[in-house]
Amino acid sequence: MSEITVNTALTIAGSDSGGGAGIQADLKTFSSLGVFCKTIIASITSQNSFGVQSTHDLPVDVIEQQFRAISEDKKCQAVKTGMLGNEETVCMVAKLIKKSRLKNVVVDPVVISSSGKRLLTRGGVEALKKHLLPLASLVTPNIKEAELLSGVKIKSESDRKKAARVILKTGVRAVLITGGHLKGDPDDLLLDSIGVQVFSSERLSKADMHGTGCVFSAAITARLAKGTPLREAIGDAKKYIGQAIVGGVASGNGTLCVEPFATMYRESEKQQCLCDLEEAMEIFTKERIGNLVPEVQTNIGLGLSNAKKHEDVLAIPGRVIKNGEDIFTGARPQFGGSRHVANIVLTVMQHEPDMRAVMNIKYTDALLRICKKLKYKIASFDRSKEPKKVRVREGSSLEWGTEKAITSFGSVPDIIYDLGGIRKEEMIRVIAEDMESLVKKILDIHRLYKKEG
Ligand code: PXL
Repeated sequence: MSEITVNTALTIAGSDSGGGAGIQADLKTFSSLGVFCKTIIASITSQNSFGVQSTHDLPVDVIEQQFRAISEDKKCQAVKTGMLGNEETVCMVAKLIKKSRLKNVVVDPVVISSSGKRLLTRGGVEALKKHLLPLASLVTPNIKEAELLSGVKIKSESDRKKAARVILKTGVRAVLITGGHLKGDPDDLLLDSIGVQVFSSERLSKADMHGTGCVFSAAITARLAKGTPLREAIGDAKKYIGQAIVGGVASGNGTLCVEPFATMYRESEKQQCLCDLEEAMEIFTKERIGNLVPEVQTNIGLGLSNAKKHEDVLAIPGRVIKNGEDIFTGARPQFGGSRHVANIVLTVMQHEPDMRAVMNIKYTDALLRICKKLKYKIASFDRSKEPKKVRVREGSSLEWGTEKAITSFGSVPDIIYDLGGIRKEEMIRVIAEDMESLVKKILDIHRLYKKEG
């Protein structure tokens, strides 16, 4: 039997029936970072995206039994605590961690849910300070939790440092007061025995997001389990939570959730897009569609779902070129491979996020007739109407033309053509929801063109 060793970490926290925070968020975060996640459920919450409705703390002996089962096995390399509920549970968890000498202990001092429900009793907060923090490598309060732990009202940066100093006196080795609830940029402040370090980032979402604190502290824990030093672990986790926020999802009708799998989903979608575009190129090469390629050559663009910038659009650097009926590419498709085609894809997607594939082919009256015969929805724009300020801004012409065609047509069509202009070749752009339907449209056009030509 082959054995694959794995880094393991434990989370002791509450279950979130809505799936966005607590144990569920920790499990996704550890897993997506390649760390095997063991779980001890301390409390069961009933909640959805509108808030926590009730909590049910588990008896401490049930927590002890889960802990015992886990500790009789291979030792975890890190442990995170989240929602613990009450004083008795905090004391039990502290006792168990102390006895088993677990290292890399990260405490997320969950006290109140973002919807305002109390998740740790007052006695629990005191027990956390007295018994759990002295065992911890790091505590990760947000501003409100830092106020509760320190008794310092935080109105300024110096208040935040003061609160961190008070919390450090509990015996915890490092304090990270997160800045997500601050007005400006969400900078996090770390204080340890070496001193202060600020971890900065820009604000990535204006909306409140459920699960942020859990996923951030879980990402730090996962890094520690892999042996990453604390400051580097925090820096990595900060990038990770940024991606989880950008990829946040509306899993319910209320508050959005961070998505710990966002990066994984994106990477696998990128791979799928690459396969789809390469397969399309193989088909076009075999079908010898060179007679559809204009003098300025052609390109194919495919946007990731949610594409917002050029780097989110796959295209072929240096274009697809023709030699008679044969077509060639000089490079493999690349994200950000063509600003030109990306401008069209991004403009289309602003109107219709599900229309993500575009290819330009040459314009002839015969080809336009074929598109009509195929019952494609056809729109156009007139380059002579292009405002001067658009013309002088490099690369903005196609954005303008695409926008113009879509708005005058009233929706995203299958075809956008223009009759060219000074030193601008006339062109047809074929638009589709994905690569498969783009290939079908192009091949249908090509078959009729060959027959009629
Ligand atoms: O986000 C803090 C948190 C942690 N754990 C559980 C929660 C919440 C917030 O609602 O429900 C189980």
